[in-house]
Amino acid sequence: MGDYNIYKMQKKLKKYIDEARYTHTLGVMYTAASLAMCHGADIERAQVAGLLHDSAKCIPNPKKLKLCRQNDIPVTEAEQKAPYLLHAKLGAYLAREKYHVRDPEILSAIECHTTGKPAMTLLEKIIFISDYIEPLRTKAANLAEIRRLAFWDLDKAVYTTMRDTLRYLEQGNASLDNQTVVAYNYYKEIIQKREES
Ligand code: DGI
Ligand code: FE
Ligand code: FE
Repeated sequence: MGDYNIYKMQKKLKKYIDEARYTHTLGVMYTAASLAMCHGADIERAQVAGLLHDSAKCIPNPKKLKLCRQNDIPVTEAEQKAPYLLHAKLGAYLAREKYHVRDPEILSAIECHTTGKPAMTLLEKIIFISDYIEPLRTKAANLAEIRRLAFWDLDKAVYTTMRDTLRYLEQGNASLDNQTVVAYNYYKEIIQKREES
């Protein structure tokens, strides 16, 4: 048996997020487990990170900002303008404080799941991609291609997801978090260098 009681975590989580978010969460958990099988990551860690990644999603925005202030969680300018971004950092906070997750790999995968970041670990990439491709996602461009890439070329899946997310954000007037841009440039360079050689 593993270190975590996933069933118990599910029952608790269900009380704090709405039904649609919970269903999405289960999709991310199972997708992350499948990608862990495919790429040789720890399956249980992938499940726990997938399960808890959006645990802070349904906290009202003013309360998100308040929780950050109370717990010395730094808020970037983009997060101030778009507080929903904080559900990633606060999700890691809740995982640690309310679900007793101490594994820094799981916590960081939750923390960077919305923006991504440069040089992600395998687990971080798996959660970032699972969130984008889980079966209930339908709206994103190139979903079929990214779903295939996820099981075949994870870095290219990460790059393509970041590229499409930035394109989508640039259509609106979203304030870009610096980490989103830095992460994209990092993976863009990886893919470009690879395709040159
Ligand atoms: O929480 P989910 O809806 O499951 O997914 P998510 O945590 O990846 O959040 C998705 C949204 O976050 C998506 O519409 C893109 C947006 N996002 C990602 N990076 C940035 C961003 N929004 C803003 N304003 N700025 C960013 O840098
Ligand atoms: Fe999220
Ligand atoms: Fe999500």
